[in-house]
Amino acid sequence: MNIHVITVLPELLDSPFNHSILKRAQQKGLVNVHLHNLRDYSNDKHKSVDDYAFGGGAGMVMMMEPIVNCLEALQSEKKFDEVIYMTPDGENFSQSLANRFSLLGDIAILCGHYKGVDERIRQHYVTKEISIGDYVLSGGELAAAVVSDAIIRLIPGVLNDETSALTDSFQDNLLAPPVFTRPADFKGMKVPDVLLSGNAAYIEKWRFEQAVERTKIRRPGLLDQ
Ligand code: 6GU
Repeated sequence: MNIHVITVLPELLDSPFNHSILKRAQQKGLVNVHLHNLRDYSNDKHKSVDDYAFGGGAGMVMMMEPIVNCLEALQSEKKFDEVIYMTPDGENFSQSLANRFSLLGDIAILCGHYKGVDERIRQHYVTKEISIGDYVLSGGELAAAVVSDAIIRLIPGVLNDETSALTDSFQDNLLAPPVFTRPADFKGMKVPDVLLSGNAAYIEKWRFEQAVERTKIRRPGLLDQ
């Protein structure tokens, strides 16, 4: 899979993609992440990427030209399956969207900044608009890192048995059950006996019941889906 991130702040994304699971996924060749600095696609001498909003008002708007130059340069080599625009007024990101995106070959993620992009980019170039929640970030970069992380760990071969995505929260519309590790007794705080029983069927049943209970209490809406 190829993920192309288009941003005015590529430095902000260096670190998230260069550690742990995302780093190993790239080393194994399962995903290639390409960061594109929007300024490199500006044609004017000041390398501008934004301009005042027509009609007035505070805040700058990301211009058509650098974004279109960038998308067209990238698309001339390979068509994208999705051009995703990161914006607080997009569709709420979810595990089911992550699952869907993880099956694609090539995606572009455009990070919004300032007051956002010229609406014509959204009308004519963007195929999906994504938000990561009902709060406002300074830019789309951290949200793009969140979305990319959720996608990349689902690509076949990225996770091994120990980190398997099958038992994640949300994967079956249930939150994950509680987990414990050694010691079995830490200063009188004890691990549930069932987990020490060695009875796999009993443990599996307990985990399922705990997941259902936890979901009922914390996220009842998930159980209706
Ligand atoms: Cl995708 N961008 C920004 N700027 N803020 C957000 C967001 C995205 N998702 C939630 N808040």
